[in-house]
Amino acid sequence: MVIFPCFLRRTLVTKAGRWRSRFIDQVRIYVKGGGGGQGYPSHGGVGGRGGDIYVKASKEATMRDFKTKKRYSAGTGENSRIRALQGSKGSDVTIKVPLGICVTTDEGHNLGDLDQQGQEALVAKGGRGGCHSNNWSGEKGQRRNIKLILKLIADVGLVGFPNAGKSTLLKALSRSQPKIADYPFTTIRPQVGIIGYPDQRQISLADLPGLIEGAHMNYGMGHKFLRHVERTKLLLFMVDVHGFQLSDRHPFRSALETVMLLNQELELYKPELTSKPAILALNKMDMDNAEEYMQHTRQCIQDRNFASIPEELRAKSAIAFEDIIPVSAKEGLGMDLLKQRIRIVIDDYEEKLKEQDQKEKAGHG
Ligand SMILES: Nc1nc2c(ncn2[C@@H]2O[C@H](COP(=O)(O)OP(=O)(O)OP(=O)(O)O)[C@@H](O)[C@H]2O)c(=O)[nH]1
Ligand SMILES: [Mg+2]
Repeated sequence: MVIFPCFLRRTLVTKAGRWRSRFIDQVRIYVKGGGGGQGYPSHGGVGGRGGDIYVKASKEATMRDFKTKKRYSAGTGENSRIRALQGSKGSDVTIKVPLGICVTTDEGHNLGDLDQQGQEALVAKGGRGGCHSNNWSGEKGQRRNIKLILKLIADVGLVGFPNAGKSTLLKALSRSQPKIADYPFTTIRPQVGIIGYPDQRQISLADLPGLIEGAHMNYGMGHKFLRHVERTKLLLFMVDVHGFQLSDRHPFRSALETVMLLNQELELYKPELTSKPAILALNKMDMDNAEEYMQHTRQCIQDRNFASIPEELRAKSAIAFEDIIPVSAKEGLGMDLLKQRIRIVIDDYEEKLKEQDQKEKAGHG
């Protein structure tokens, strides 16, 4: 049974140790604003402006829409005529993209973050119509390649090494049915589930592919998935309380080392991530000796005692966890407490954001 998926998975791994999945979370497209229409020098007529290109967030759009269509051009401005000296504007083009898209130029310059339905960004301006100052000939529209980068928007992001039980947790807390198996990299694309509360409050939780040492350098599934945690309000670390070993060729890492390594990967990818609110779930508490491992790991983290960890595995700034909660995602142990704590931290975070917002507004007013 396990042989087939292993074989399949191997075909997805490149020489550099990078995993490729069919999940499209970034596309590059070419956009060309419309050219301006010609002016009419003898009558002082001005050509119409070229059309503009916008990118707009829409719930109906998907990344697959860009599989075949990669070039977009807006309409040309109308030439000035004797009957209509002011040429009309060329038609605009609006490219619909899914919510959570970050639009950048090829050089990485940000053109807009489109998180809400209907939000839009201008990505290519049409050229000016022909007039006196440009010798009556219409100007070319702006043309360039842009990148559409999908960043998931979820309240909580699950971070952990492969096989820690992240997908099992998503399944336990929400109605999602993620794939679960006892080999690493079962999850190859992010998946979002909704945690429901009795008072109808909903919190979204993103299950991400497992990280490994060197993820920030694009090892394993790479950092393309790390960016999905950038916009979450809470990081939920999921660690097998017994530790982790990727394969016989890799070193065994204790739960404490695993926490530190995850901390280090986030730090190396983006230092700000380590100051986000975080909760640590120590999983697989239903198994032998779990209690002993859990007590030790929790004590070391609470005391910030990392002396037993080799220097090179230590993060510069150790995350201060809001909570350390022993759970068994498989058996459902500790789920209520975890759900409750997630909510408290998210509510606190949102409250703080609101206050900050109000202060800023008051400052401007
Ligand atoms: N005994 C025990 N096994 C668990 C528990 N949680 C998960 N597992 C098992 O651990 C294995 C991995 O679980 P997954 O949920 O697929 O782990 P994951 O972190 O999503 O793994 P990747 O997607 O590969 O990163 C499966 O065989 C699960 O049944 C637990 O609380 N107790
Ligand atoms: Mg998984």
